[in-house]
Amino acid sequence: MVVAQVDRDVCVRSSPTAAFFLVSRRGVDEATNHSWIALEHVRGGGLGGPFPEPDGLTARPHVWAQQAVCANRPKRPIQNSPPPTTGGDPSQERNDVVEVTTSSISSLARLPWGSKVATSSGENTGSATSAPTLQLYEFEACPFCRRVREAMTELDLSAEVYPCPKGSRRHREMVKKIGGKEQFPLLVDASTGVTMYESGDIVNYLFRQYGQGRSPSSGLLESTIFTGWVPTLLRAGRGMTLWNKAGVVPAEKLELFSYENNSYARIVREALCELELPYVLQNVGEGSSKMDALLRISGSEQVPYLIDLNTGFQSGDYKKILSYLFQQYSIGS
Ligand SMILES: N[C@@H](CCC(=O)N[C@@H](CS)C(=O)NCC(=O)O)C(=O)O
Repeated sequence: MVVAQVDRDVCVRSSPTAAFFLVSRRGVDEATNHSWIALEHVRGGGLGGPFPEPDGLTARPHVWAQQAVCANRPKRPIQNSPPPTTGGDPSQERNDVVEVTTSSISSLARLPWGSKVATSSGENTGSATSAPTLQLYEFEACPFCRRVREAMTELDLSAEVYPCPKGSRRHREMVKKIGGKEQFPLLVDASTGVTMYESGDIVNYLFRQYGQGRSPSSGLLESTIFTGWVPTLLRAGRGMTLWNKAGVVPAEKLELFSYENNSYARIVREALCELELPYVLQNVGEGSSKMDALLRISGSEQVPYLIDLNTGFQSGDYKKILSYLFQQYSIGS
């Protein structure tokens, strides 16, 4: 095997004494001509500590878990290829079975969180036509961001999402200006003036403010330690890094009907993240007050459903949505 690229990546879990990172490696297997990606879960030195140096594919004393994903792509000269997005080029044709299977297992790992509305409509649920007052700076692969999005589904909250992938050209700068540091998730609630880091604090705040007396669903806060990183690993780094041809900024935010733990919606959110496209996230979990609006707009209760007012594009087919997004929002198209 040839190791072509090592990316230092997302911190999936951290405490004052230890931190766990995802390290991705990619390359081409000379024998089979397959390109491959390996993701490793590596232990490091704690918040603010040095990042652990990957030890190479054969010597990995700290490896917790590893997943290899092989795609049957033709070999390319690696030194001439553009900087890779973690998980490979997201605009390339994908193996649907792998996509749907890994996303479905991710959803299973995160059951029961982020699938249904756990409370009756709160003050801020808003209709699908009113602008949400919540702004969430996040990235799809981040397990801490995931639990905030899960809480939003359970509270039937809509939000403006500003994806902040690694290599971000715009939104990470905004986060530094707003909160002073690059840490995700960051919530801004325009209706109360609250700006907040720390996913646990954000979830508690959202339930306090919009949960009408309910508490976060059982195990939601603790679950990040156990299964929060499963979708990140299974999805092989999707929704983590800016695509190298991203950069087109839409005049109007896109609008996505979704709920956090829907397998197909996850794949669309990953793409929006890799393209750094801001969007209005209309969470429509089971029991959502926005289900009627979705039905009116799309003729179905299925998610994902993407609307792009900039071009008039609307679709509920995740494959069509992906090919539309990577074509429409690629530099040079
Ligand atoms: N304790 C924080 C941890 C947040 C955290 O470690 N987030 C990681 C992403 S998963 C981060 O901001 N990493 C910095 C970066 O991506 O640049 C929380 O629960 O929100």
